[in-house]
Amino acid sequence: MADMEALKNAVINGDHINAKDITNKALEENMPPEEILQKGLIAGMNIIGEAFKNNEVYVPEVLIAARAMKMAMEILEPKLIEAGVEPIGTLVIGTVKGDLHDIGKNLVIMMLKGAGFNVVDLGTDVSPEQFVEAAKENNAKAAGLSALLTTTMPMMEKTVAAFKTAGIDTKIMVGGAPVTQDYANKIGANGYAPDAATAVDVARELILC
Ligand code: B1M
Repeated sequence: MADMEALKNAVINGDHINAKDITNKALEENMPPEEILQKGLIAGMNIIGEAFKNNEVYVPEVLIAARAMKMAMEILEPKLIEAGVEPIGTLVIGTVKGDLHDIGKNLVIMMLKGAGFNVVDLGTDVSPEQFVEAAKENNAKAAGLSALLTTTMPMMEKTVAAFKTAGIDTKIMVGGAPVTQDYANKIGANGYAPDAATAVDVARELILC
């Protein structure tokens, strides 16, 4: 019988070959896709997320774990859709206008996807208008804004203001090396996360509460 503990460990170790094999085996044995997702893939990414938060693993380990998860998800996703498993909610996420740094944002996206969110990646250099438009188009419950430059942080405030002007109830999470909780409070963002694993907790709070 397909072993969910082994699948979890395959994700933790970034072993994409085993992750795909165990996922295929579990599906052949008619294990419900949601069980494979929750007990194997998400369980593994949760452990990596916590370890990353505690500085027990670093960016490369997170990237290879995310790759293993992504490859297993390619097999699982059509089955999840067939089974009608809904994502937790949709977020649009991007790096703010003027800023081209995307390594941190991409890690946040991987962790959010790993936790079961539907994530629309808007890329880098995203204007306030593009954020608002994408949130409307995708009926997003939350928007994630990343900035790595002190000179582009004010664009976060402009983006929060653009959402207010548009009058849509999208919760806004901000993050990036120079961003702080105080800054998030000051500009009226709904949440702040210092790292990718915390971003998952904050997104859950914003979307589910
Ligand atoms: Co740039 N850069 N860079 N850079 N760069 C920094 C940020 C800098 C601190 C370097 C330095 O001077 N020491 C400095 C900023 C100084 C400041 O603003 N005070 C800087 C500068 C000045 C610049 C340029 C202006 C340089 C120039 O051209 N003169 C230029 C700007 C270009 C632009 O954006 N318009 C520039 C360019 C670049 C590269 C293109 C060469 C490259 C980016 C490549 C890429 O991203 N595709 C680059 C890089 C790599 C860096 C450093 C070295 C590394 C950034 C990184 O990827 N960190 C950086 C110095 C440093 O940090 N040591 C630097 C790893 C990443 C995992 O961490 O992004 O913090 P981070 O993400 C974390 C958290 O912050 C959080 O979670 C992530 C994972 O835990 N997080 C979120 C991030 N986004 C989040 C969103 C959330 C929640 C959490 O919710 C939505």
